[in-house]
Amino acid sequence: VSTIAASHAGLRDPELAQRLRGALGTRPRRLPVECFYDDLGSALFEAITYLPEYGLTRAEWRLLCRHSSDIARLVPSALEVVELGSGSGRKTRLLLEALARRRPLPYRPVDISAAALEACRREMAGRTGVTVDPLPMPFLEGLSAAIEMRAPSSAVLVLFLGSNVGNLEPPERDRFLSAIRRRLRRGDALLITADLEKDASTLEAAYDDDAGVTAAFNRNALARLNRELGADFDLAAFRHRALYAARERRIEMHLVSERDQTVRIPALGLVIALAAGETIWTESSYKFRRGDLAALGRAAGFSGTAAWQDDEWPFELALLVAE
Ligand code: AVJ
Repeated sequence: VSTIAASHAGLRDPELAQRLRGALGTRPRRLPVECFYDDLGSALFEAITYLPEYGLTRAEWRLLCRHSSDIARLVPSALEVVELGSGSGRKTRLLLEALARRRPLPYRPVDISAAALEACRREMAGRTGVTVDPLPMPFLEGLSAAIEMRAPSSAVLVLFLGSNVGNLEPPERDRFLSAIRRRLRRGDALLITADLEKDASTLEAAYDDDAGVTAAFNRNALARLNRELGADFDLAAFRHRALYAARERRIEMHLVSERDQTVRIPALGLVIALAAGETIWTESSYKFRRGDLAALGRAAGFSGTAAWQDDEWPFELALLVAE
């Protein structure tokens, strides 16, 4: 997994620190999504994908299994793949194998987690025809770097999987898809997935599992502020909460302060007072309807070529082609 614009400086990256100050310093208090994904956070997310309640990853896996040969047929055979947010690469392997059946395939995973890129490289080791070239960078920088390396006669297929598009607020999401499109040529493609809406209790269980892994993933964001910015959050005084806002069609994840408390974050020059019951809103995960991905793609300059859904856990995979 991971994100749009952090760097190896971690939370001390000046641009991120500035956004953090704004997000935490005013109400409603929020955290930028980047805060989740240090190496530990990436490992905790990887654990989430094994939870019985978290159906997204298995749905995506089924869709990629079922349709990788359809996808291979729909994209040019001279191809380079750039993946934004490689994670462990487990699910991508399958698709890459289908694509590399025709010719050698350069694969450039982009991720700010060095650990995730290393896992990804190991996963691909020895795959015939796939050459892995990891880019430890934020998504758009990595995509630009990959585009500079492209062979002139090859098309680029960008992968943006994991329903990661759902973590972006709608205006940011539209800008991000347009930013991808601007870096591509006509005929390049974007393979993207999104979780579809389903009943609130199923969704809330997916983000508040019995084993408490998602709660640990959520708390790690604050633990990072303690580790990296010298903050003094008392993690035991925050409760994990996930709720589905049906009107906005998003899961909201919060950390609820269980008592009045004052927290110091020296590296941000910030002292914040949290009232009992006040929350830090750590994540939104938007849910979509069938066909939404093609519509989002069209608005960003792609045409929707094909879309597939999983029926067991409503989820959508779409192939968009740059116009
Ligand atoms: C990063 C989009 C895959 O929103 O479902 C999982 C992150 N947060 N559990 C999602 C997440 C809590 C996840 N994605």
